[in-house]
Amino acid sequence: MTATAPIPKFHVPAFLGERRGEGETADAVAIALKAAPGAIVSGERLCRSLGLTRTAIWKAVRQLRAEGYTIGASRRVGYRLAGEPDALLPRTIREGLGTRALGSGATCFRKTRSTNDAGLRLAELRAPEGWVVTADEQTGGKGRLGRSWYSPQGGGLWFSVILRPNLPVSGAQALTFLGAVSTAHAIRALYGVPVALKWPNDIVHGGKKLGGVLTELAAESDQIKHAVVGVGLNVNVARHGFPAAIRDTAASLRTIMRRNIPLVPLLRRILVEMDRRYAELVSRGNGAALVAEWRELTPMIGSIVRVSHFGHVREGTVAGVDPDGALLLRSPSGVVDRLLAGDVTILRR
Ligand code: BT5
Repeated sequence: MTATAPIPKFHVPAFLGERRGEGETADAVAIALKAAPGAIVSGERLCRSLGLTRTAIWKAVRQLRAEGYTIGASRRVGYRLAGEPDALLPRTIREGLGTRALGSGATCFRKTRSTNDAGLRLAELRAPEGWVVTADEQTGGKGRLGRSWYSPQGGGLWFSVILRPNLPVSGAQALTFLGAVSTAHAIRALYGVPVALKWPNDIVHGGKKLGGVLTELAAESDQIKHAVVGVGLNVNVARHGFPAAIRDTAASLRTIMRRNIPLVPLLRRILVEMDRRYAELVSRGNGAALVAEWRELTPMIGSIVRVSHFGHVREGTVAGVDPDGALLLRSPSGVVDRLLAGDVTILRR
């Protein structure tokens, strides 16, 4: 975010949840204080340079403090920024992000039912492409097929991105791969943790689930009208913080790295990774490059797996994934099936 790239204005229905970090005055004051790191900026100078009253400045400072900024204030001398929060706010997400589409704007909820639900709603209301929806907590986080996604307050990245790719509906799996591949690369680049991917939508480490991607879309005669790519990534959930039902199958960056990881830099890196790959996906018109990258990050090819889908169970060897991201499963009789959906258990590598 710079002075030349203001956050686009967009009406977000209030029932979706309480939002954080909005307001042009707070943005302007945050930028002005950041531009003078460690220095005291006089109230008078802020008023003059921003064209605001003392009261407006004071209100903005109060808002920024409530968002977690540490701002020293002395009535006569001025204001000094002493610390920025690791808080998911449109400002902290977008500032200097340098992306083309991803992060064109952001809506950051303290709490919402599901960022995918909110994203679908905002997409219908014509939110710009690349708009990001985050939540500190989801009260009804969703997995596939009506399953739930555990999303505790501050425990991870629970976010969705609105995209309007010129792709047929069969491009949906490529969008899921876009979320998974970008997240894996961001984690590898920032923390060197060798996370892997599991078909169709898992981000895994040491056989445990670190994250998942849920792509939902609206279509018009087989073309995607808009898509919402939702990523859930466990970051700071402690092992005993997971509900008993998933304690043995879930991991977080904290359980792997034994320390807390800041959320904002990780989200920003994921958005940057997504932005580059999304531009390529759209310009090529197919997900071949993403599928190739996904293949590099999966240990599944050649393993023996069981795939179940609505009570239908098959076993076989993973022969690969096709250009649409469908799983190619070779049965013991040698026939190769193309599977578009299902849950995979790895039986033998
Ligand atoms: C997924 O579904 O893995 C997709 C998860 C997508 C979540 C994001 S968060 C932001 C956006 N908004 C949403 O509402 N959703 C997206 P699936 O492959 O169906 O896996 C769901 C299963 O994973 C559950 O049935 C549990 O067994 C397990 N699970 C639930 N919460 C988990 C967690 N936090 N960590 C690991 N495993 C979890």
